[in-house]
Amino acid sequence: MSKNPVVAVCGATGAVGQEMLSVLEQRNFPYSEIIPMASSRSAGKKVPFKGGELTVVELTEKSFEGVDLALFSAGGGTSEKFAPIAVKAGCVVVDNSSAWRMDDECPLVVPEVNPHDLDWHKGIIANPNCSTIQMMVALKPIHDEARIKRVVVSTYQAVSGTGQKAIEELENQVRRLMNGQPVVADVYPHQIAFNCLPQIDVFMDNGYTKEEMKMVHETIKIMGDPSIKVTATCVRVPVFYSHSESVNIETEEKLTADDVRALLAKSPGITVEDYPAKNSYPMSITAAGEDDTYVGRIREDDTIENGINMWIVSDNIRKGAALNTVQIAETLIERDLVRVP
Ligand code: NAP
Ligand code: 3JN
Repeated sequence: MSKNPVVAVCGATGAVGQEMLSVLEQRNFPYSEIIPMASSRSAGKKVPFKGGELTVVELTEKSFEGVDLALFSAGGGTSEKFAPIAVKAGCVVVDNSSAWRMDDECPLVVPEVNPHDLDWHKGIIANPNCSTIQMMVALKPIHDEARIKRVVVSTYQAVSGTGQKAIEELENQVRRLMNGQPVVADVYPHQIAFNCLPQIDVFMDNGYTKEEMKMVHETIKIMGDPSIKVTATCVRVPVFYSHSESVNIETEEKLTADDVRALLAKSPGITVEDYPAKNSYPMSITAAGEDDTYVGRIREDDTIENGINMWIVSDNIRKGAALNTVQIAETLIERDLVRVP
C-alpha cells in the first residue's frame, strides 16, 4: 500500500493492548492513524501514546470502515465475532486469541520462524500462545540443524498471562498475607501468592489442560512438521512478568551443548546467557520488558541418545503477545500484504 496504514488496537485498555501501544511507539511503527478500541465500559477513557493521549472508542460492527490493519487482543469471543466483520470491510486482522489459530485458512506466525506463511493469508493472521512463541523461537534453529523428534516441556507462567485482573490479584494477596489477613481467590481457583498452580486454562477430557494442548498443536502448525511429538505441563507461578520453560528435546542428529549454544547465539531474537561458573542464567526479571527470548542451562541429556535440556525465558506480554503481533504487522507491510485478497 502506498500510504501508511490506519491501525485499530482492539482491547487497548488490557494488559496486552497497552503493551501493544508501547511497542508500536517504541518501534516507530508506520501509521497514518492509531485508533484504540475496547468495550463500551471503556469508551471515552484515555490511553497514553507518544507523550500524549488517545481516546478509546467502543468496538462495534461499524468500527472497521477505513481501517487497514486491526490488532486484536480482546478475547476469543470478540475475535470470533469481529474479525470476519473487519475482513469484510477490507481490513487485515492480526489476532492474539486462540479463536483462529488452528483454522486452516489462517496462518499462525512467529516472524523469526515462519514468516513465509503470511504469504497465503486470507485476511486473518493468528498470533500463537505466548508459551508456544518463546519455545518456537529457541527450537526452530535446532530443528533446522538436527531435526527435533520429541519435546518435553514444563512451563512456569507469570500471572500477567491472565490479564490485568490477575496482576492485581497477586498484588492484593501478597499485601494481605504480609499483613496477616486471609486472601480471596477470584481469578484463579486457588491462592496464587507464594503458591504454584499446575493448571492453566480448563482441563480437557484427556487430563491435560487447554494451555498444554495449545502448545502441542500450535508447535506442529508453526514448524509445519506433524512428526514432532510434544508433551507439556503448564504451571502458574507467583511472578508478574515473563514465562520460563524447562525444555527437553530429542533430535535425529547429534548436537553437543556447545553446538546448541553457538547455534542459538547467532539466531534471531535470542540471547544466550549460560555461564554456570558465574551463576549466570536467564531469570524472569532478566527478560521482563525485553524483546529477546533468553536461553540458558544448556546441557546434554545423557539418558537418551541425542538429548538436550535447556531453560527458555521470555516476556510473555511482549514477545508472547504484543511484540510478536507488531512484528507480524511489520512483516505484512514489508511484504506488501496489508490487503485482503
Ligand atoms: P485484559 O487485561 O483482561 O484486557 C482485555 C481487553 O479486552 C480490554 O481492553 C477489554 O476492554 C477488551 N474487551 C473485552 N471484551 C470486549 C468486547 N466485548 N469488546 C471490545 N473489547 C473488549 O486481558 P489481556 O491480558 O490484555 O488479554 C486479552 C486477550 O489477548 C486474551 O483474552 C487472549 O485472547 C489474548 N492473549 C493472548 C496471549 C498469547 O498467548 N498470545 C497472551 C495474553 C492474552 P474493557 O477495558 O472495555 O473491558
Ligand atoms: O495464561 C497465560 O499465560 C497465557 C494466556 C493466554 C490466553 C488467555 C486467555 C484466553 C489465551 C491464549 O492466548 O491462548 C486465551 C485464548 O484462548 O484466546
